[in-house]
Amino acid sequence: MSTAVALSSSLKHNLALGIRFPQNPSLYRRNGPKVSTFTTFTVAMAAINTTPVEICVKASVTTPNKLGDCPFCQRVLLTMEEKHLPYEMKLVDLSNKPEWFLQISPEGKVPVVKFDEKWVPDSDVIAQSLEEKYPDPPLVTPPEKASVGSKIFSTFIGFLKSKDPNDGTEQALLDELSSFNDYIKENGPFINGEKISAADLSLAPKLYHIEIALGHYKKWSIPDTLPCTKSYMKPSTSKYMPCMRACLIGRFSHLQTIFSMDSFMKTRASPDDVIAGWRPKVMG
Ligand SMILES: N[C@@H](CCC(=O)N[C@@H](CS)C(=O)NCC(=O)O)C(=O)O
Repeated sequence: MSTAVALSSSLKHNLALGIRFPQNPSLYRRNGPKVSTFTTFTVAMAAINTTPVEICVKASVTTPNKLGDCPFCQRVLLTMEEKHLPYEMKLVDLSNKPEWFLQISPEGKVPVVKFDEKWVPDSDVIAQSLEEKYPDPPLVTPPEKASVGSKIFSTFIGFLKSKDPNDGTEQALLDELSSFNDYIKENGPFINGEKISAADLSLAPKLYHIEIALGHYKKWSIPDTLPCTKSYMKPSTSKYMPCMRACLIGRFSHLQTIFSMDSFMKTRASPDDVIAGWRPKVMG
């Protein structure tokens, strides 16, 4: 049996175990006709000899065998999708962590990713390692732009937990979202301009949580006075074209938003999981 066939059958076996392939198979079409069958696809994968990257992620608490609501996990999954890397997810029940998981993640946190037989925690470290190991396509955000929007998530948590409407936590979040709005207006549509980069893949899953959790627990949504922040988070540009045009001067209006990308939709948690995930913080 040739190496390619052996690898192919092993990949097919692994597919049944939950290996995910990136949405865009263009990478595998480079030297041949459009791949239309599952078998051809797996053989093509075997030919480039890419072993799926193993990743432990949070399991859904509402639906069996589904991805759960961890924005750090989604960031890493998005990075692998955008880099066209096959990966194998291991779903972890964080309310009842199995012993095998605690062995590889002593802090009990997800995501953890296996690189060269070693399990690596922390989405910052993992994203950096993915960039180093798989530099094509590059997703690097220039250092001077890497912290854009980085305070939004912590101010969101402050507001979500707050029980006093006058404690300034809502304003603190609005200030961060407003700075982000101004930045995108000047520099968008993405953090590094016309191309998506690592900073977007980190921020977008958090904005998704913000939208769902604040909508549910506080009946709050991003105000219309922040049209670029709203546009950045829209599920498609076409429906919101007037806003995109006003915000981005029309020249970027052909672009997808992050929330509308196949990779984002494939890796996002269900709204019910996001709501369930934040409940202890709100009740606490
Ligand atoms: N700084 C870490 C944060 C990871 C994190 O906090 N993950 C949460 C899930 S979203 C977790 O595993 N929590 C452990 C638990 O809930 O027991 C990263 O960027 O990966």
